[in-house]
Amino acid sequence: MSSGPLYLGFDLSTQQLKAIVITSDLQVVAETKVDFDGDFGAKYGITKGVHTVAAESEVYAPVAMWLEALDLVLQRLREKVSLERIRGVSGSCQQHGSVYWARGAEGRLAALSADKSLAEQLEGSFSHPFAPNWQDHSTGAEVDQFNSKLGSSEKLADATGSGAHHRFTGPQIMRLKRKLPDMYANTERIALVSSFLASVLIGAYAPADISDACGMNLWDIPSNAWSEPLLELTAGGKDGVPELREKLGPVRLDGGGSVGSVAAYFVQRYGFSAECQVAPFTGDNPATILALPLRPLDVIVSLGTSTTFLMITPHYKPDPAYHFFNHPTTPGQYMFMLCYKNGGLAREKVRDALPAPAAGSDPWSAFNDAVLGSKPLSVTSPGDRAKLGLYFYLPEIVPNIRAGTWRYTCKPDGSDLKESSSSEWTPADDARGIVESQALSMRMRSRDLVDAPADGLPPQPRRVYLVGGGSLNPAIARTMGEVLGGAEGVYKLDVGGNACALGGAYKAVWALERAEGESFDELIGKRWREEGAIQKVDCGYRDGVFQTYGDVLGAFGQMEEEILRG
Ligand code: XUL
Repeated sequence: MSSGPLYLGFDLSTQQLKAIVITSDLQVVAETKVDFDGDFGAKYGITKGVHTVAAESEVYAPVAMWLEALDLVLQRLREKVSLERIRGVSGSCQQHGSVYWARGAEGRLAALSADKSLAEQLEGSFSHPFAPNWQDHSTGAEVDQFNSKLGSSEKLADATGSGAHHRFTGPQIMRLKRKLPDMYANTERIALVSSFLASVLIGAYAPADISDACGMNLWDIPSNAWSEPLLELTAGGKDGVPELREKLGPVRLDGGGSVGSVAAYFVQRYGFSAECQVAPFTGDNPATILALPLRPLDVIVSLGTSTTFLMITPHYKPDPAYHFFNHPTTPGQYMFMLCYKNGGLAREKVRDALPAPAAGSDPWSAFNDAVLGSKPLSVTSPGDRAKLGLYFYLPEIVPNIRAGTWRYTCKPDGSDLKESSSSEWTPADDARGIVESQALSMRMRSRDLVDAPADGLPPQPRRVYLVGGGSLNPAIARTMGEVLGGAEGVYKLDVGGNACALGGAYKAVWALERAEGESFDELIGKRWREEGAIQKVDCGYRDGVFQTYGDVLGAFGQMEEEILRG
C-alpha cells in the first residue's frame, strides 16, 4: 500500500452506516459498516433502521443511534487502517431527513471529551430525539399547502426543482412545528442528515449542502436562496421567517473545499490527524452520481425493486413529477432524477405470466427470449400496429397514475392511438412491452435535457450506465440501448454495494485536491480505472431503431394522459 494520503467516505443510509477508505488514486484500502438492526436493533427497538407508527404514517430514526453508530464504525475502521493518514472526509446521507439540535447544542459539540462516547455526551442536545425518514408519509396536509403556496405544483417545481412530497424536509418541518411547538421553539439548528453528520465531525454546525438542500422544497434553485414565501408557509407567517432562517443556517454554494477540521474528539479518541479536513457531505442520490466520473449527458439507470433514473444536465426544466437538484460539485449543472415505484417487481409479475422455465434454470430465460426474439414495439410485418403498454402493479408517481395494466396500439408513425383488448397481446408482447414502456417513459421525460453527443447524431445520452439487480439482464440492457440510445453504449456499472460511500470518498478527494477550477469529472476522470468497474453490455444507439421509438413518444405521452384523465 502506498504511504500517501487517504480519504474517508461515509454512507449514512436508512439501515447502515458504512465507511470506506481510499487512496488519492481511488484504490479502496479499507471498508467497514455498522448495521442498525444487527448492531442496535434490540437497544433502540427499530426495524430496518426505523420506527414506524402506521396510524400516523410516521417513519423516523433515533438520532442517538446514529451517534453510537459513528463511534462504532470508527472503532471498527481503526482496526483496519491507520486513521492518522486520512486527509479528508466526506459522505453520503439519506436525503430529506432532518435533525433538530437543541439550544446550546453547538457549545456542547465544541467541547466533546474523548473519554466518553458521542451518545453519552450529546444526550439532551436534540430538541427532538428522532429524525423523520424519507419513507414518512405523515405530511399530507402540508404537501397540499406547499403545492398551492406559489400557485400550483408546477410553480413549486419551477422554484424548488420538485413538486411537494411527503418526505421533503420543508413539509416535515412545518408539521413538526405544528405538532410540537415547544420542540420547535427550543431548536437552535435544523440540519439535514448530511449536515448533521458533518457537524458532529467538525464539532460545530456545518452548513447545508447545495445539492442536498434541493430535497427540502425550500431552496429556490434559480435564485440560489431560501424561498421567502415557502419559509413563510413553513414558519406559519412572515413574523416567523427570521427565526426559521436562523434555524436553517446557511447553505454552502461550493460542494468542495473544507467546512472545518475534524474535531479534537476524533483526533484523541481514534487517532485522526488534527489536519484532517471535512468536506461538505451530500445526499445519497447526489453521491451516487459521484461514484464515477459521470459527465453531462451521461445517465445512470438503477434497476432495483423501484427504478431510479439519474442524469447530469445543464438544462433546468422542472416538472412536478421529476426532481432537479443542484449538481453536488459542479455549478451550472443539475442532477435530474426520476423515481419510479414500478420497476423490478412489475417486471417479475409480467415474467410470471410466461411459461415457467425448467427447475434450476434462469428464471428470466423465457422473459429474455421473448424480449430478445421480438421486434421493436412488436411490429413484425408492414401494416402491424405498434404496441404500447403500461404495467403499474403499484400506484405510480411518474406519472401519478393508479395501479393497473393498460394496452394500447398506434400506427408506427404514432398516429391513431387506441386502447386495445388484452386478447391482441401475448405474454411475450407484454414482456417486450414492459421493458420498452419503462425505457420510453425515461426517454420522453429526459428528451429535452439531452443534446447531440457528437456531430450528426440526434440528441441522446452519451453513456447509459445500468446498476442494481436488473443490470445483469441482457434483454433489459438491449432494450435500454434501443430506446434510450447512448452514443458510447450501455454499460453495467459495478462499484460493489458501496456506490454512495465511494461517491462520498471521491468527493473528499476532489474537494481537497482540486486545482483551481478543476471539475469533479476532470479530476476523478484522470484517476478512475474503468477496468473492473464497468462492462459494455450493449452498443446503445442504433440508427433507425432509435427513430422508430422517437416516432411513438407522442403517442406514449397521449396514452398516459388518457389514463390520467380516465
Ligand atoms: C430520494 C429518496 C431516497 C432516499 C434514500 O428522494 O427519498 O432515495 O434518499 O435514502
